[in-house]
Amino acid sequence: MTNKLLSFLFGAAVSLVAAGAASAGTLDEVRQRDAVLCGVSTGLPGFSVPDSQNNWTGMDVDFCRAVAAAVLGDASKVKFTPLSAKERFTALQSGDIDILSRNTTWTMSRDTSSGLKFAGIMYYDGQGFMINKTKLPNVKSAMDLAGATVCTQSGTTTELNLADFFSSNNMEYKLVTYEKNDDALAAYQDGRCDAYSTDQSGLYAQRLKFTNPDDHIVLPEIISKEPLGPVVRQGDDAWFNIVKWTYFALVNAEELGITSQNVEQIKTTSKDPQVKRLLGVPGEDGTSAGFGTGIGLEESWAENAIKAVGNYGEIFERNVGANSPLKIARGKNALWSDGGLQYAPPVR
Ligand SMILES: N[C@@H](CCC(=O)N[C@@H](CS)C(=O)NCC(=O)O)C(=O)O
Repeated sequence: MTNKLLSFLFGAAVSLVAAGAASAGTLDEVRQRDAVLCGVSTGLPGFSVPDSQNNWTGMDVDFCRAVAAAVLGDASKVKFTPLSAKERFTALQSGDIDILSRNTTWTMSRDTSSGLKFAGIMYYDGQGFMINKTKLPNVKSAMDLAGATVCTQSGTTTELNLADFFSSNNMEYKLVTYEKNDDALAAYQDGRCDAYSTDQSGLYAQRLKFTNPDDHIVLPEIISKEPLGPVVRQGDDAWFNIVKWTYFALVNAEELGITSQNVEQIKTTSKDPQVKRLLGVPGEDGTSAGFGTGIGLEESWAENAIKAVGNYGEIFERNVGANSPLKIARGKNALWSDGGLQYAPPVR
């Protein structure tokens, strides 16, 4: 055998092994491992935060639990990996996690040239500024920040938007970035920067960590669009569909009035065809609705997710809503039918 032929055969074998590994797919890996690997923040109240026993709570956490319930029938089968802004995309690209559910903004480059894909918008947000009103009593607007030192975390859309905002308003500023969020917050609290900037939800969340939260005000301007949502790798449509439709199931459940409390009862009593399709109720003739099997799951996929974490509205209220410490109004995150932007295509 010639050397050329040998190296060709070796190359072909390597590609076959690589193709085999890729075709196993995330769903199979999740099933074999019996756990979903979910990348979250290192600690952002309302979105993903661990307690002293390492129990994670938050909207982003609940979303991964919903996927685990839909896929494995058990919302507790999730392993959370805390990731800084800089680490998050490499962790997903390298296969260390199955889903990134970490207040991550859907942008074109992240969704295309980074080998990643966004599965939905869990939270419509926008970037804002926070200042300490006891230190800067005259700052009432972002337009008063000319010449200010602004702190934020590196590897975020935040730092890019700051450059756009200050240059388009012909204002000077000094940017100070930190890889660790806690370092950025400490710099702001120590007065090493005049303002701290991030997604507005993040500002409300971080403020809860301060000794005197009321000293810190969120300025009125929103300087960007920050659609935050779960991300998966490109090239695995089956897994992408599961993550995307889990999100849609939670939104549709709210629209149809299905909650964690009533899902079991509604499943047996509802005559509404939309409810029956979402919950996989068999037809009169015993035929299955087939939407769960259509994405490679049990017919009870959506029921399991809703039972575990509630519908979209329940997730929002419990973690960031009016009765949570963050007290965020539904605003743009209300259902489309209530004037908001949360909208899911039908199960049909
Ligand atoms: N949504 C923006 C910002 C996301 C971000 O990382 N924000 C910081 C500040 S709120 C954060 O969540 N830090 C938490 C951490 O690093 O664990 C993005 O996707 O780039």
